[in-house]
Amino acid sequence: LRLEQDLRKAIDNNEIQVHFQPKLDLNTGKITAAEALARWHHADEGFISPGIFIPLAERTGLIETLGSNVLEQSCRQAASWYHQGIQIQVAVNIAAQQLDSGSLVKQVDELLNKYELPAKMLELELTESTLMEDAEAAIVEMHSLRNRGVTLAIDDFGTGYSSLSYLQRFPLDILKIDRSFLMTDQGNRSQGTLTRAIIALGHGLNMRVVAEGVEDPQQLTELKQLGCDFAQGFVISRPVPAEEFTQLLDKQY
Ligand code: G
Ligand code: G
Ligand code: MN
Ligand code: NA
Repeated sequence: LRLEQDLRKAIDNNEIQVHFQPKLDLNTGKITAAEALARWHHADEGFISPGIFIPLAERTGLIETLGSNVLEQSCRQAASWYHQGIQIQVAVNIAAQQLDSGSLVKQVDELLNKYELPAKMLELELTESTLMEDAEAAIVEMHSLRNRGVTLAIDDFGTGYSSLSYLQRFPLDILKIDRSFLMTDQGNRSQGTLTRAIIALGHGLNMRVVAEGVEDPQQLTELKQLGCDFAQGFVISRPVPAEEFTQLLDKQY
């Protein structure tokens, strides 16, 4: 209960920070996008993992406020980059309750307006389980967002269960292969078979495919050979504050 109260205060006091993890375009070798990830540094407890406070926020209803806060910080940063001539598409994780709230589209409209951010610079990541919770309602919201030019991704693909017929009906631009598919199986790479199949599935449905959790250079080479479009993971960079992200770009260009 104390942690819940602290989280509420942290949100109100803008103590939830957003870090950015680069996504590498495997065709050009350039960083073209970033995933926004919430970070909480608790005054007494130190760093608290989003693996703890995101589920807490979901259980207590705080996720709507937290989610709006993260969405706003992300749009502000994306716009700041964009108006400096740095085109980084920023991807924000959206929880089921945000998609259900009925106000996500309005919120997105207001933020794009407020920060003069073109819709194409914003991507929303929706997990398989979020989409399957109320698939028909999700499809309606997704069409509204996509009509505005927002990019939509299915996150953690392969871990939940979305029926393949739904996968075809969701208006999606990007498929993110869950990182569990990239892990090496006792040193051998039999998981490569699944990765290859998921890439083919994504491309067959006109999606671009992102591999996440890429930790070594060998995996990067293999993913490129398999025709995967983007890679994200510690081998490129951990999630970092915006200023540090900008420095990663400076090194690159
Ligand atoms: O950032 P990783 O560093 O540890 O994140 C752990 C989990 O928390 C991931 O599943 C990630 O998608 C989720 N997460 C991180 N930030 C956010 C956020 O702003 N909103 C939602 N809904 N999930 C987030
Ligand atoms: O569930 P989602 O994909 O949104 O969560 C992203 C999570 O993956 C974050 O917790 C982020 O810190 C973590 N992550 C990013 N890159 C890597 C990686 O290369 N290896 C591992 N183990 N985790 C990663
Ligand atoms: Mn994600
Ligand atoms: Na993911």
